[in-house]
Amino acid sequence: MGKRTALITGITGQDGSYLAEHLLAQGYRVVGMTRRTSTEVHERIEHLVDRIEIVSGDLLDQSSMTTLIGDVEPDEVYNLAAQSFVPTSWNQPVLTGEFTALGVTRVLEAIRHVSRKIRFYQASSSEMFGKVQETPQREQTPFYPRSPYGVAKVYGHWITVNYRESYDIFAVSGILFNHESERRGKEFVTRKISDGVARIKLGLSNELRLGNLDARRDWGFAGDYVRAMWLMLQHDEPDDYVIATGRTHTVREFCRLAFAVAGLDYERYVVEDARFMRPAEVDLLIGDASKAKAVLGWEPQTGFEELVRTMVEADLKRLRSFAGV
Ligand code: NDP
Ligand code: GDR
Repeated sequence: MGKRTALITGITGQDGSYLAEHLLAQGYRVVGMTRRTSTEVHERIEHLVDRIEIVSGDLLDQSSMTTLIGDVEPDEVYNLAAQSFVPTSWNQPVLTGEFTALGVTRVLEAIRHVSRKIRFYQASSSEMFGKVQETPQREQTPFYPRSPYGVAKVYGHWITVNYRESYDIFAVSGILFNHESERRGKEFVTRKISDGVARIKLGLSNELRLGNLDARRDWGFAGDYVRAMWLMLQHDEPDDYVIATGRTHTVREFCRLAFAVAGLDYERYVVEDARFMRPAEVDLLIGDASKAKAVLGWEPQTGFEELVRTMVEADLKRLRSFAGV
């Protein structure tokens, strides 16, 4: 078999960068779609630019998606692009729907017109479970999204299932629980904490303002999760899978551990701030990934404590070299 081609939308994001690394290691030709901006700073994929191709396109624009998929001729498309920050989805609900919901249909329509042999991965989310109807959450658990983002992801999930059933396209939806890394955007709580700890430790800040400390999440490592995306597209049959660690922790526990990595007591620095509370919260997420283990042989390899330590140490190192301390 010749070299396979993968197209990644959202390649500049956290997952896009890890997925590109994984696919390059598997011998793929990797093509990443980016949207046009006035500056060309793609921090997370700077180390890969000599080994991947970058093409221009936008999830909002049907013709750019169809032309691009026709030109690139991918064997696999990973649709990771989205407006992915939950609080922004209350401020920009319509735009979130355009990107995160209808954007999926645009990619699927492009595949339908160009070639139904292209395999498609949709980045679905545990936010679809929202106000959970069952614990732990698995593939059959009913959805009850709690934000415009979650609602948009439910649409993206079902349109993926629908194109699989309507047009016999190999389309899968990975229901991924929160996954983090040192490349996580700084607005998400884990990276906000690891960055905050490093700032406090280096004397650049003296407090960390957060929202709900009692929310519980099932946090894994992004590098482990992109492997699951790839495995889903290598299987004989298209299907949907929950990807999670099966362990849950509060934001408070994340804080305690992260501050302890730097030898600090979180209670002295963390301030609860109403500005970071959400109009409707997802209180508890914990996933059951036993189907992915049984069918795909997937299991997470990085534990929670290791994840927290790695993130804090990476931010300490980055800020030390930046601040020259
Ligand atoms: P990021 O927010 O880090 O990355 C999002 C990517 O989407 C960026 O590359 C961004 O490009 C791109 N993008 C946004 N809008 C458009 C658009 N209109 N056209 C083209 N590209 C666009 O997200 P993650 O890497 O963390 O997540 C990847 C996907 O997985 C997302 O769909 C997210 O919703 C989903 N997900 C993530 C989970 C997680 O825990 N990380 C869990 C479950 C699902 P730009 O650089 O230009 O902004
Ligand atoms: P989430 O991630 O909404 O689960 O979505 P985030 O890290 O933003 O929030 C997790 C939990 O932490 C609580 N929290 C705070 N969150 C942020 N961002 N900032 C704070 O100061 C803060 N304080 C407490 C939140 O209330 C929440 O309960 C992520 C995204 O990557 C989605 O795209 C993805 O689909 C889901 O994970 C699975």
